[in-house]
Amino acid sequence: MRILIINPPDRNKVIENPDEKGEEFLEADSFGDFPPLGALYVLSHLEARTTGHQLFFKDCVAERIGYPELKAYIEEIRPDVAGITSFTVCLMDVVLTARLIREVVPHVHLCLGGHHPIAYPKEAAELPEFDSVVVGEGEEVFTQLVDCLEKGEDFTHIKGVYTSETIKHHLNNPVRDKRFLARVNVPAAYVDDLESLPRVNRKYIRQYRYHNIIGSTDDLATILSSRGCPYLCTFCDVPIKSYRERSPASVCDEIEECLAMGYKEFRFYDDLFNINEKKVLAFCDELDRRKLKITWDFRGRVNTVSRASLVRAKASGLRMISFGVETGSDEGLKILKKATTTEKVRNAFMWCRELGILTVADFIIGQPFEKTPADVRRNIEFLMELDPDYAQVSVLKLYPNTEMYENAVRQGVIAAGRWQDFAKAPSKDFIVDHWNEFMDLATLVNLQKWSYRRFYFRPRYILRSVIQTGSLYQFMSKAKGAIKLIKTNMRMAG
Ligand code: B12
Ligand code: SF4
Repeated sequence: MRILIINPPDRNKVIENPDEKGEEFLEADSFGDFPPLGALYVLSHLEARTTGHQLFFKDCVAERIGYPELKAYIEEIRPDVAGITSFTVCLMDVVLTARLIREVVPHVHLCLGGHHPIAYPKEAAELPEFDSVVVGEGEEVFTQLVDCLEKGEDFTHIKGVYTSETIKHHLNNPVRDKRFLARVNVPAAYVDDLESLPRVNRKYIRQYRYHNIIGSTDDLATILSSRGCPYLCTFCDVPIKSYRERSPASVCDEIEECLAMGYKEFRFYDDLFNINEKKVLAFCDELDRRKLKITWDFRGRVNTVSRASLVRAKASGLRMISFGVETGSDEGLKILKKATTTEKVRNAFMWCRELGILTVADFIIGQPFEKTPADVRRNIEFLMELDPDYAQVSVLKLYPNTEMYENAVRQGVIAAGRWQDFAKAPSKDFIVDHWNEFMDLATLVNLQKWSYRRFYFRPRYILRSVIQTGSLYQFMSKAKGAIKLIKTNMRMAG
């Protein structure tokens, strides 16, 4: 069979901030492109465990293509099965992509996978565009689904694979699987042993140059050494709570494979790379044992780093850590259930600075405990004190599946059910909710811009950036970001 896995165009993503479409906007998307690794894992499993199929992978976001180009591509490859990966905020494009494929190839089997059906199993299964949905980790079950489709057999016995009919059995009898966030209340597909999975085959994405404003090259490989995160931060909807690790040997095998393909830079996209020191040290040992000289970075927590482990990691090529700091007071951290303190945050940033490890600090403004612009500014002063190499300041978004969202509904800050309505009938006009009890969104966005200017426009910061810039690519990336900020600033001043 001809099987396509596709990341749809991102032309109709819902608006998360009011000036998101404006030139002034500087947010997560401006920071770069990353491969849809989960979808690639699904295809790679199918490739490794089956024979005789023709497989296709299309990342419309990386290719920056829209619907006319996509239509031409579908007419060319005419898939029998198409698996579409999804984010909830991109649901409009997911549905449009499904309709387009169906229009060109009416007999196609359309399967919806990815983050959206994990967040909204029922609503996803009821979307009329799809023949099946996969709730959870798709590698093993998508391969089983394809197998059933090929043989013309029923597939509804596969755990985590649903149709609009079969999901009904579970709706009156919801399950609570502690490995997932509470809202995943139908049996979901889950990979017990990450080591049992075939490695992602990057030959399907090698033609794309994924890059990032804070990277050191324009040819970056993302990689996962673990899945899941056991912490319970109130604003976060990372769907899988159980933590599973891969062995350092298997991670380093993958790194060697990537090096052979010419990748130069590695970003660990684990939800939580540094769950403990032991894990980080074991990885460094394996890198050193194999004499692998690579540049790598990860997303981590401050409470599990120690100075000693940072010294070790730096010696093994660690370039940068992105820390989710979120806010600048112990009281705020406690409310967010971050399980850390400002002292630990300070230490982590101080050690990184001493050791020459670059840092990214992620902050979220517009929290329920920030009641006035002065409160936000006070939190941003903590960012200034940390003085990281990069800062990302987002306005809090109320994603369902989170304790923060439940609180907002309970306290009447937002109406219940808006996301469910969107998930049933996605529309371009949907706007993500924020905590606007004390400050409206326009005020929060102005504070966000103020925060960026406050951080990036310091002469000392600019000088340090110029001195630190290690490559032409890095220089151009930083310059592009700076020009965008300067333009924003001029417009704000004018
Ligand atoms: C890396 C990452 C990114 C990267 C890359 C995303 C990507 N293309 O994969 C970047 C930085 C681009 C990104 C951006 C965003 N992200 Co993000 N991201 C993640 C993160 C941390 C890890 C994703 C990952 O690789 N997981 C590991 C892999 C193995 O799992 P997976 O992706 O879920 O894939 C498995 C299943 O979903 C399924 N599956 C996936 N695709 C398919 C396809 C088929 C056909 C099948 C059958 C199965 C299947 O099988 C896979 C293998 O087991 C997750 C958190 C998390 N733990 O999931 C958030 C997460 C996915 N992101 C999220 C969000 C909200 C966003 C943004 C909207 C944030 C923003 N405000 O800009 C943007 C949207 C991007 C866009 N297109 O506009 C939410 C999604 C919630 C939702 N319901 O949609 C998550 C869950 C958490 C969070 N709150 O940040 N993100
Ligand atoms: S914010 Fe980070 S540490 Fe907290 S639950 Fe989410 S992934 Fe885990």
